[in-house]
Amino acid sequence: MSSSFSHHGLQASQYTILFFLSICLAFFNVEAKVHHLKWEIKYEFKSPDCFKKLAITINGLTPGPTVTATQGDTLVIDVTNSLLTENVAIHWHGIRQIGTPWSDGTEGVTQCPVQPGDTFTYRFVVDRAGTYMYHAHYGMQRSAGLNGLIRVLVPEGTVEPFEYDDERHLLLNDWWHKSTYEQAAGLSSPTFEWVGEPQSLLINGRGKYNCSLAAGAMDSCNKENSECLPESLTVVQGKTYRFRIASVASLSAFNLEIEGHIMTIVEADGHYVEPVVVKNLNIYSGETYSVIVKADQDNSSNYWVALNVVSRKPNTATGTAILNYYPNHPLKSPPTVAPVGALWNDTAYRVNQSKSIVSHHSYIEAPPRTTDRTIILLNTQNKINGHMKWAINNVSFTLPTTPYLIAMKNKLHHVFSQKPAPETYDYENYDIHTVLSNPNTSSSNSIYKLGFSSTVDIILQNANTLSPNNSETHPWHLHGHDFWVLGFGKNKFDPKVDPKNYNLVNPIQRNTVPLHPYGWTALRFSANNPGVWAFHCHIEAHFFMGMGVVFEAGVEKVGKLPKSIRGCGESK
Ligand SMILES: *[C@@H]1O[C@H](CO)[C@@H](O)[C@H](O)[C@H]1NC(C)=O
Ligand SMILES: *[C@@H]1O[C@H](CO)[C@@H](O)[C@H](O)[C@H]1NC(C)=O
Ligand SMILES: *[C@@H]1O[C@H](CO)[C@@H](O)[C@H](O)[C@H]1NC(C)=O
Ligand SMILES: *[C@@H]1O[C@H](CO)[C@@H](O)[C@H](O)[C@H]1NC(C)=O
Ligand SMILES: *[C@@H]1O[C@H](CO)[C@@H](O)[C@H](O)[C@H]1NC(C)=O
Ligand SMILES: *[C@@H]1O[C@H](CO)[C@@H](O)[C@H](O)[C@H]1NC(C)=O
Ligand SMILES: *[C@@H]1O[C@H](CO)[C@@H](O)[C@H](O)[C@H]1NC(C)=O
Ligand SMILES: [Cu+2]
Repeated sequence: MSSSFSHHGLQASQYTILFFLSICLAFFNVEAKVHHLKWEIKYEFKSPDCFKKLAITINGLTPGPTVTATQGDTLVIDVTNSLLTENVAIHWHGIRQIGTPWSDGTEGVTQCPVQPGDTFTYRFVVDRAGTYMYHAHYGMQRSAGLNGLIRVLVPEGTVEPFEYDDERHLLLNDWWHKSTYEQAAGLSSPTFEWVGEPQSLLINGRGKYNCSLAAGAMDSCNKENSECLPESLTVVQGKTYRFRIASVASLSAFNLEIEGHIMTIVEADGHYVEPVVVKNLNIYSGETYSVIVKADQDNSSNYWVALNVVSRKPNTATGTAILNYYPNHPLKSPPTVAPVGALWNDTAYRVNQSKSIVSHHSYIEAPPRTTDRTIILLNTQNKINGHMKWAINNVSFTLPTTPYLIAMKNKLHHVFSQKPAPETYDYENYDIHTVLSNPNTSSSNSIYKLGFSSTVDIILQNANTLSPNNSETHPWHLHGHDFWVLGFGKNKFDPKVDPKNYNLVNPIQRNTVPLHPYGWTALRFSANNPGVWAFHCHIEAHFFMGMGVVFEAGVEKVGKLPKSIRGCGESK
């Protein structure tokens, strides 16, 4: 730069001014930005799959707007609750909230719900580049449509370990025609009405329900509604695309396939992956991925993007979007039948793909070699007074009326159980392959208190449900931290043998991981983020039925709590 100046015969003083100006500009370029967003949350009639129902919208949209920021930026989001008769809370899924645990958006854990008419401000730093999501975290509200994608970009000039010409997004969801109230009431009733398989699968908020099946509700279903035109993603032959993918599903595990194209997995939950080439991607609720796709096929037609349910016996049509090769019409139907993806019950295939996701060799942050504490969490289906529940080590989780963060910071010891949550189960005698002879369990809001900055291993242990020969997939999500995924195993975890086979070399770090049927998943994390954090199954109905735990670490190090998180329980 200075050499080009010299040709223009500038005076020394002018150099000085230009020098300082360029320093200022350079500084300006890297200076973190503050993004102010104003969101109004309200119910509107929407027809994302051609069937009209009430959906929760953000500024009129479901899914909500994609949030884009650069690593280090601050997001300030004013959320106004215009739901009239319903509370709300929004969780920023994958953002660790270092120093701002009160902005995690977990109702009952980190804040009181935002009441109708109120405005709550979430303020936090997005400290790591990657693909994340946001969604409601109150009751079963997520399934009403309050969700969206968060893109955190690398600082300008930072090279990522892959190249692409442009980006496309795939926000994946499953969708029911019953309201979340009907779903929640069914789950809580003594006769137990399960939510059932979704009516449709949505890609970027668009799906297609077969209106002929909407008997009795035909006037609510209109296949010509423009809201349910398929999502179309345009590509140009020869170009390479980064697809940012997130699943906000309430229930389903998905298999995603782009007809005729292979995908290279390069990012998982904000961490770079040693590239894995796949024909299709298994993605569980709460997970995000980036995959690289080359538009290298014949450009005379369009191709299907196909979303299929796996791990549960599917009873939902394949969700489709169109991969549109320029210059074909964006909505021109591909001439083929959409791919059906992997066999829904091929557990070995999915476990293998889970195991293949490891850290990119240039970005390895090795885990501590040893742990300070091992907590084994047995996942079971149970009953309380005849009501169907899920339990962890025979405790079905309930939220206290005073959020933990407020209770612990203010030493309100009486507002939740002070009994430590159970560290393990009777693993020597427990048979994970049979139906419990006594399904009874009890509920509690007890928690795990972790030593600040200690290393904690979590073993998720799966088991049979209350149906013979059935074990389900549970995607577990940790708030406030990423964990290292040390291993996946079949059958019962053996604390003497299995740790010897942990991957301590290049495990991926992430915030959500599947627990596969009749298997175990081993995780390690450092409890180094002061606060109170939920760790739970990301299946909406399962968490609602008690499938979760809470960790506290270093709560005394948390700064002064904002008043705005109060207003419920004993925190008034
Ligand atoms: C829609 O459902 C009707 C009634 O079951 C069936 O006859 C028809 O084939 C279905 N259409 C599609 C596109 O699946
Ligand atoms: C379509 O493909 C043909 C054959 O590969 C190529 O010559 C042409 O440039 C492509 N058109 C576009 C718009 O990509
Ligand atoms: C998987 O499900 C199909 C039917 O959807 C069935 O035919 C097959 O036997 C099942 N395979 C296994 C291993 O259970
Ligand atoms: C398991 O995954 C690896 C990729 O890590 C792949 O090469 C291999 O073919 C897979 N095996 C099976 C049985 O799916
Ligand atoms: C389980 O709980 C029910 C009450 O909800 C009770 O009637 C039953 O006896 C209990 N079963 C066992 C084995 O304790
Ligand atoms: C779980 O707890 C219930 C009571 O809360 C008890 O009846 C049952 O035996 C326990 N089950 C196991 C497997 O320990
Ligand atoms: C469960 O599986 C076992 C063996 O794996 C088999 O003997 C039994 O018949 C199965 N039971 C049911 C209800 O399918
Ligand atoms: Cu679950």
